[in-house]
Amino acid sequence: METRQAAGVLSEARRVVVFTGAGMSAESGVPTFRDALTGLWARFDAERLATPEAFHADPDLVWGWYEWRRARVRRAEPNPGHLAVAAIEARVPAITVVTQNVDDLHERAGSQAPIHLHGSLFAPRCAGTGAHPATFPDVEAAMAAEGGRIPPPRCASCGALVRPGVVWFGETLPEAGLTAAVEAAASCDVLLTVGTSGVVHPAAEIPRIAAGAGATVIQINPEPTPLDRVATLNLRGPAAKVLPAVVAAAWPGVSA
Ligand code: BJW
Repeated sequence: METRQAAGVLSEARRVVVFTGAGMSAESGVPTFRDALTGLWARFDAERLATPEAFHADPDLVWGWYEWRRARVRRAEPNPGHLAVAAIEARVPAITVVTQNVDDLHERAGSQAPIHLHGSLFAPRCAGTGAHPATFPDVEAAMAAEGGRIPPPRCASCGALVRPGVVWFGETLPEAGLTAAVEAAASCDVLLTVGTSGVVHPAAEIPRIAAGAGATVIQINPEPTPLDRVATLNLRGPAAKVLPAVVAAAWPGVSA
């Protein structure tokens, strides 16, 4: 019932925002942020590791964690949920895909220019100036060291450590991306929020901005979240199952 309602709203929409979090990639085998610490990493707290303070205190530990995650994402494939987002993108007049994810699975599924509010696992930068480009050491070596500490490389220009190109707690989000996301949320008629716990700000404000501006907010998540109250429609279930069902109901004959 709710799938059909969501499909009806989506097929009529002129301006759509798709806002995604870690649950979007869960069925590709990428652990969600708050489930990420499995195996050898189980004794660490993700919210502590994803900070500038953790990197300064123990760069080898933090770089090793990101190399482990980058290797996992390289082995992962987009799931039917990512493909469904790309299918929506091909069918609505205007769409903005805004992701909190640091993987590249939306791009690999065919989304044209997703906004990465929290950066990327694939864009390392100099921790000294932030301006100098940086490259990764050999990926096979990183994979071989899976689960272990790895010293970060040094910036070829200034010798400072190279850091992951992600946004840590206490850091500002990329200004252009955040502005574009806020503008899209404020002017869309439908916002789909998929696989996010909705607790990390300022990103979590994006669905709230859309709802405040009168958009229909559709949430897809197997679990309740603080966004339940913001959403007009709550579709309980995994992204890789629910999103293709919505696309199939919105545009019969289209398989994502
Ligand atoms: C499925 C599924 C399936 C499972 N299908 N679904 C206002 C109030 C309170 C605090 C703050 C505030 N404003 C700012 C703050 C501080 C802080 C913050 O928000 N803290 C909160 C934790 C309380 N924010 C910041 O520090 C931000 N910066 C900032 O505000 O700068 C301004 C400033 C600067 C200096 C001084 C003061 C202010 C920066 C936030 C950066 C977040 N970065 C991270 C790490 C990125 C790198 C990395 O990956 O390592 O981004 S944290 C982490 O959380 C990551 C994620 O993108 C983000 C969101 O998580 P997400 O995607 O929602 O994942 P999960 O795991 O939480 O949830 C998964 C969901 O999927 C669940 O709901 C599941 O049920 C669901 N699911 N399987 C669909 N198959």
